Amino acid sequence: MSSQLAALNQWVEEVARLTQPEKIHWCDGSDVENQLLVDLMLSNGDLMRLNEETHPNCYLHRSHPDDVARVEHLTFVCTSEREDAGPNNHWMAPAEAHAKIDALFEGCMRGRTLYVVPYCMGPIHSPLSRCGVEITDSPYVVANMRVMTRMGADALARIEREGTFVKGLHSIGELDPDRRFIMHFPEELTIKSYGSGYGGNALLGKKCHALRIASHQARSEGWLAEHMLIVGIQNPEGETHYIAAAFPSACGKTNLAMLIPPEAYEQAGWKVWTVGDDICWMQAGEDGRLWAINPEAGFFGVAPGTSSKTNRNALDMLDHDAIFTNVAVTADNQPWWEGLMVGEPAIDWRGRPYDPANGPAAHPNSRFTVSARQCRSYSPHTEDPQGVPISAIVFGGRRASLVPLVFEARDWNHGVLVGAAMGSETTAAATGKVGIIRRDPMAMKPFCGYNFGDYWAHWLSFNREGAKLPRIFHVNWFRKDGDGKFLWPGFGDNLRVLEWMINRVKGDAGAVDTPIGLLPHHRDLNIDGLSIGHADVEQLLAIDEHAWHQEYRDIADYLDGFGGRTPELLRQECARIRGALAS
Ligand code: OXD
Ligand code: MN
Repeated sequence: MSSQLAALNQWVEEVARLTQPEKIHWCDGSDVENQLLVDLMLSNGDLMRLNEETHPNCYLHRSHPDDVARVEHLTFVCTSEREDAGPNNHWMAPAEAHAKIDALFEGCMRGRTLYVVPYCMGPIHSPLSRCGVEITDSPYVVANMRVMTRMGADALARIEREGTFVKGLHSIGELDPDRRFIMHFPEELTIKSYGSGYGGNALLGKKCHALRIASHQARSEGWLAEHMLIVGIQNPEGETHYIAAAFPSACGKTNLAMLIPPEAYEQAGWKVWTVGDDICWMQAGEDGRLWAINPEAGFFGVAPGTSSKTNRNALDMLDHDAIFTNVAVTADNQPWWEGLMVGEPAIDWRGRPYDPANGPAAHPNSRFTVSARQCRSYSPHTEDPQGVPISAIVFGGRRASLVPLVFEARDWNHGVLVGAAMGSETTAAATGKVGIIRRDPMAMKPFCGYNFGDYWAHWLSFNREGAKLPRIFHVNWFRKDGDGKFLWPGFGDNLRVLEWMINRVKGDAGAVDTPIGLLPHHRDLNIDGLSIGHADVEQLLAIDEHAWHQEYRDIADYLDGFGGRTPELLRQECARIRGALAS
């Protein structure tokens, strides 16, 4: 046995001594293995089979009602120095954190099977990919990891070849919210998660590895691990521009990644290619451009609001081989959620006969898990080992007022400030109050594995000799008029905004210079065929300098919260804009 696999074996043995499982199973990722797990879960009630005629190989999982979202207040970054985790993270000293969580793990797998899940984040032969091993006692986690990552024998072979891998230890424990922690030890490339079976807390390849641990690792190795979708936009001339976009959880990343062009665009020859919907790892290539891979292999998307109108590509990939979590079902056992627009719920997400008095039929954070290969718009270049070249980076949030539909940053440093200053209304993807505006820099507030001040400095460091950096934009699809109605139709029509961006990248479109950035001329946004008029466009692009002045005062205070770690360049950029707004 190679020394690397010996190290892995030793860790598995140590964990087994601590957790006392009845059996140990090394996952190979095969179909046979998956079928055995599915059969097991069907027999123990972890899964229910959905309508086999309309949804072959689709299953429903109902989680514990207290375990339906990420738990940011129980999520810790445990660096040896508190300052390295920063005010953006909950921190615990590593020794204390290990002691606390190991006490919970003690004997927790008695009577259960311990699954060893080797996985690769990213195409198996890409130099940008990274491997990990998750140990878990949840067959539901194994089944999801198989869809969301390259899991099994190939990953194990890469680990054996390469040496390093991220260690993730997970147990559902008792699913008791009072005995729940998600701990990260970036300096040890280790994750420990106890007491939750929910996606972001339990599928350790996703948020824990591909964002929190990877962002920390990326800083020391000179790359970026970001909470971004990646989409390829092919114009009628046949050129494809890849765009990476960071929006907070449940703000439309999946919809933008799978966008269906408006009819006139489709007829003109526009095409959209999905590379990823949640996570993007980027690195400067030899040509100076940033090249990106999607470390995931599947989608763990929010179900409510997904319909043939909002995201036909998503709906079409969900009628076979998918796992649904916390959705409702119809009388004939098809999955159902609010916004689906067809069918009616009979049983709600908790398994009760549907009664509107109990709230929504599907949990607002109910999810689907499905292989990316089932998506019609899936880009074949997703598998390219070198990744895809990024032409534009887009930041965005959910803001009912103030923030215009789109603007462009003046340059990279300004763009980093625009990302750092992102604010958005909170959603159901995490526990806590929904609809409160909070700062969510680069949509990484819940996911950055180190001090935001250092993170912004790392972003700024990409602006160096020879770099051919993407342009940076900011969008807000969610601006409302005085009556609370959305001003912009969104969804497929967002392509109209992306078209302006691509024209900017190519040098084919002008812009209006304002203190907050460069905005399109009204005539540069194609609104042909939309039911909105020029007055709406005017509102969508309006800038209230007085309100922006206040916003920038808040932004400056926010940056100050990171003290000496906030890069001076960012403060200067902020002061420059405040000055321009004041005059
Ligand atoms: C997710 C999230 O699950 O951001 O992607 O919460
Ligand atoms: Mn996400």
